Amino acid sequence: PSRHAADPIDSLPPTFRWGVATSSYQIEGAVAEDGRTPSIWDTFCRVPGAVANGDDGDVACDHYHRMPADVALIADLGLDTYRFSVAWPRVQPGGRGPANPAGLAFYDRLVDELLGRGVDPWVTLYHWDLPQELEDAGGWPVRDTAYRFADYAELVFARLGDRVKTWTTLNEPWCSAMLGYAYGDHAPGRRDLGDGIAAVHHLLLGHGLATQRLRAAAPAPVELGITLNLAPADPATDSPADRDAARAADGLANRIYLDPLFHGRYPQDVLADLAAEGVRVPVRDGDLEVIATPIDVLGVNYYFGQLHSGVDEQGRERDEGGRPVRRVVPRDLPRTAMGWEIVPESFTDLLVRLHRDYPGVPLVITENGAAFDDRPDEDGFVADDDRVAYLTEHLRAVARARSAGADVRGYFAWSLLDNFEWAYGYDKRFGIVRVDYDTQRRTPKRSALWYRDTVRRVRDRA
Ligand code: GBH
Repeated sequence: PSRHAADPIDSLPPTFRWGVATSSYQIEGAVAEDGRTPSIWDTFCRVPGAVANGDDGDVACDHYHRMPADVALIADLGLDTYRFSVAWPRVQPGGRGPANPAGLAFYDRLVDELLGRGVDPWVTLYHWDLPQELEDAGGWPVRDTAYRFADYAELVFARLGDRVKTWTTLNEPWCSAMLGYAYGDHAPGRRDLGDGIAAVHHLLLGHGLATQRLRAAAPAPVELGITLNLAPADPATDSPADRDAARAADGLANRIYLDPLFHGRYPQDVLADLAAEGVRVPVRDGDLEVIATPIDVLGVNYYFGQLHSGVDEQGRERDEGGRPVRRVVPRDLPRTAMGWEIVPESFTDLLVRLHRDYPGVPLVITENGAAFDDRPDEDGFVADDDRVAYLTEHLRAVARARSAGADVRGYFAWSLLDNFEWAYGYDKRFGIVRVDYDTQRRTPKRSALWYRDTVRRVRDRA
């Protein structure tokens, strides 16, 4: 028999970091305990029609009360890193003033539990749960929120910085800014492009300020960074109109974050597109230097890429208002339960492109995963071969990008648990561990067992 080509996954090095990710509002529940105040998501969930089935995070996975058992799940899978987020309204109720010791104590216990089990904690400071009081004062479109975030970051660091070595400031500022303030699909549900773009800038400013504060406060070296959701945007055809549509999509999804972070400037073409919409970025002198404060790691969240076109179905390049047509062209590809196309090749392209255009910063995949229509058997076991295939193909995509030179240092599956999937509520399940929301019973799916075995195999090759 012929020799089989080795699985690219087996080329990942022994130092590669393997983990899972979650976020506070999606799993914790206990929204009114130990002094936590409402976040914009508690409020948004009560807006009729905002979230599927009227779901909310009041109980979620009840992780706040089940934390040690959830940490045991991670350790039993043999993973070395757990990426979780801290709920701002838990540790600094209302978003200003002194820390709430009872709120911080939860994360203190979590960190100790992880370290005791040999799992490294990776903290995300902000995964979308802005204290409602700060939204009432204007939210992210207001400059002051950036300074409030830096204060909050410092206060969490003062308590956990002796044990947590890796920190990401923000998770996916695109979602916070655009879904929250421009498109209204996420909390706080505002729909104004100008607010969205102001939020982009103040999120980035908050990131830069927090990075400076943490660096100054750190007694020993720490790893600091940010996580972006990067969305590969390819032209549907080689026509100038389609190429321009892909350029514009890439600009607003990716380069409007990457260029200020790594080159200290907003991309000119994006500023021009925004100006055509009557929108400008509220930059003040010195902001871009703060935003470009060097970081140690870029977190990359990847789910899918899309094809873009600049012509409508009738072949027109302008809409009624005279604006250029911007359209996503669906492909005949397999999709996840979210309707997202499965395109692992775009993951490789993205990582190689980051290496080319923004060299020198190590990359870690801080989220990758998929929702599928899970069918549990009587014991609650899910034979999720579709998720195993998705994860396998995407890990291969990462390994291929590494072979092409991209400096990818780790991979975290989204998510440890089925959880509150934002506007989709509990309908969409991303977990490698099933959660029965009636009993809160956790059952590792086939994908969890596959992940455990894969990590073990790659490590054992070393
Ligand atoms: C992540 O968001 C979140 O960090 C995580 O909390 C969430 O549970 C997980 O993914 C799964 O959704 O079609 O124009 O909206 C990812 C959100 C979804 C944002 C896809 C970009 C594509 C652009 N991303 N979206 S659009």
